[in-house]
Amino acid sequence: MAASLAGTVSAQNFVDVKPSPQQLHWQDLEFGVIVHFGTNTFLDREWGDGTADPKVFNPDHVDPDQWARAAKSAGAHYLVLVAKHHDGFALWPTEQTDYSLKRSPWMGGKGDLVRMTEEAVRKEGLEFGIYLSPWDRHEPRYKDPAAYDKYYMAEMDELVQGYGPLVEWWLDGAGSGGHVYDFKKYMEELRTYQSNTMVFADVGLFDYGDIRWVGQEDGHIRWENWNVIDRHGQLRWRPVEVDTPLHKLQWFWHPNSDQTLKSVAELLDIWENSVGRGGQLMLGLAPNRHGQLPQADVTRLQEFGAALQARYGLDKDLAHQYLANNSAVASAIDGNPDTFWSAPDGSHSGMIEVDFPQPVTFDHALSMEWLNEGQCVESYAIEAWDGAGKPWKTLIRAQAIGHMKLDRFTPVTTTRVRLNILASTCTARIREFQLFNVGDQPAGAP
Ligand code: FUL
Repeated sequence: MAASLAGTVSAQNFVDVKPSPQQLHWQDLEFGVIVHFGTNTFLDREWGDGTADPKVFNPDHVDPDQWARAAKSAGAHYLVLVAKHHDGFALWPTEQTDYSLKRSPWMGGKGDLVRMTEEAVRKEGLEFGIYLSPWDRHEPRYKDPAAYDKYYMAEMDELVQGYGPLVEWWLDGAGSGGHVYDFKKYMEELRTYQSNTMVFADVGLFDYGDIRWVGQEDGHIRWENWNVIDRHGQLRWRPVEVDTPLHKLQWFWHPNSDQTLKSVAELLDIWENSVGRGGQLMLGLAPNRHGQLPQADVTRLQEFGAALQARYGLDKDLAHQYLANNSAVASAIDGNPDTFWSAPDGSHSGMIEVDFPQPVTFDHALSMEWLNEGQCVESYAIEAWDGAGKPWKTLIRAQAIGHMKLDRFTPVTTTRVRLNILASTCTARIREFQLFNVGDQPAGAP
């Protein structure tokens, strides 16, 4: 009973709040992309004011297959399409307004970019999500909150009923200052048709989200990352999403885009500080005026994916490489996040030790917690054996592990390593404990 009322009872305890199966699924995806494409692309704008003539939307080579392939090459597992940005221009032939690509020359006004993208994304084995901006600078009904609520919900109805299962619904809070939306109703409607969709909502829309915003767009989680947080006296499992564009400060394509492209080193730094801190990375991609990602972007995404594999691929995990199933803690080092090692039931600490047949050198550790029963670990250390009779050397000491925690420390050479769980509020369960010898940080990393 108490659990089913999570969010409404007053005597809640952080430890009792657990993720939904949908949240667990979403957290396992770890990395998605969000695609911005519309009239802004053709007008060199980031925020359209809603007055752009639909005729400016005239790409000659729209290629969502290319977007999806490029996203996949970087390691992304899903793609969110901005179906309507703040300018109000709809990328599908909605019945609710004529401010859409129906009035553009693209495909003689007969195109449906949401459909094309959905199909391309699913063909690549990725999941699909939608961003539908609440703030609408074109729609005249925006001035009348009740009328606009109806309008937004009617647009949403078309999208949630017409394009297959949606993994994420992006509710952007930007620009809406002061406008009152009936988000409660929006969510009831959404859940009626898409009960598994995770709703992203920034701080202003907090009550309604399944996922929270990290608070800025530079790609970093700065502090210990706890999944359960309190706002308005409610405790809920709200994992964090870290949105940041592939181009510095630009969600839409702009001329000379090569100059703003983030380097592989910057992207690695972003991944390490988002996914590597138990958050979700949402990387912004921007097709150009042809409707394609620039070749430099495609190459950069491939390089990024390859660099991630070169650093943290399973074949680079020393624990897995040397020990695999041959250990008392096999389920934490088998490279399979579906299996987990468990501390004794009811305990509040625990220890995973891996012993190598010969000395290994490493400078990163990656730990993953089994979150189904909640985020239990609240303090841990990674320690290396320093020779008989000497105390174990502490490589790092921190608090949260959560979905993933990547720790970097001065390289160490040893035959014995341990993840020492110093305190856990519930029984600690570890899906993976991996060790890597990454070497220098890539040149150019901030
Ligand atoms: C922000 C928007 O204002 C940006 O234009 C972009 O869509 C980003 C993903 O979210 O809040």
